[in-house]
Amino acid sequence: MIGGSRGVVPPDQQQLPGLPAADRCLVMGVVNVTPDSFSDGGQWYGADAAIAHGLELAAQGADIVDVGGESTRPGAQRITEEEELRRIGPVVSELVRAGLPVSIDTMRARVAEFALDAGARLVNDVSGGLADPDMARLVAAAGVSYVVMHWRGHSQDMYSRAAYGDVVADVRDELASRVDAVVHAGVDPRCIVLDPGLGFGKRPEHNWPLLAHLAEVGAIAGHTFPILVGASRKRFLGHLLAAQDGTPRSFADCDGATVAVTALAAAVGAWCVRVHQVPLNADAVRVAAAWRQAARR
Ligand code: PMM
Repeated sequence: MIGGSRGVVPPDQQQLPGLPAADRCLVMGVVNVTPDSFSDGGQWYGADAAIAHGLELAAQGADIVDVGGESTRPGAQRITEEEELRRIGPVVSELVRAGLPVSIDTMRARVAEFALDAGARLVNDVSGGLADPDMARLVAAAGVSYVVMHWRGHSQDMYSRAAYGDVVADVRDELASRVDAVVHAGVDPRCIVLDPGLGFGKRPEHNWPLLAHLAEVGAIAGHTFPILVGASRKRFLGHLLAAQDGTPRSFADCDGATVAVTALAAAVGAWCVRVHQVPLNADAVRVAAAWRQAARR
């Protein structure tokens, strides 16, 4: 399917169709139009609040704003397609109208189709095309960029699938078969971004090796895919920073740890980080870019 190592370029020099040029790691700001996301549930629920938040994230330096209407926190129940469309519709339309590069965070082809028609430039599918058999064909026909995340099933019981031999090899192999499938459905490999899916059917002992071996996750069949990292405010950071009695840090108090992950991931060439708080992450990717540039001299 994908050719040999010829033409491989470092992830931070890859230009994804329709998205800002990537001479440094990009920052994707999260706009969760949900009442129940684990990290910021309810804060931006409602179109006006979500639109204002998206505009604020862009003003703070987000290169892309990622709009999602369905929570994927562990244990979350699915919402209907109609409800998802109702949540994201006005938000996507308004942020596109304001000129922002908008990404749609959805597992549903019909929701992605609405967003793309409204002008969204990236489909962020946490199921990597597994949840909706029409998704890859839709993305292929639209010719847009596509985040294929590692995923083993819906959120209701995701931890029951958290069994790995060698987590880095397992995730890379499963992503490789998703790449095969979506390329077979017509998606241009140059439009694909891979994501290890931190926290999705993964415990802390799985997330850390994936972060430490990001380049391996993105190296498939001699091709280096751009990598998106979604560590922001995830539980494994709260567990790392737990109090002496074992109480995990609250989500909002994990922003310092998120910035540290951003700096480290950007320093090894991640294409983009998906974050809830933009300003310090926007600084971190610039520090990492300067560091990488100095290392090349
Ligand atoms: N995590 C969440 C939602 N969408 N998309 C990608 N590509 N990668 C992620 O890690 C990811 C995602 C869950 O986090 P949230 O509820 O705080 O948005």
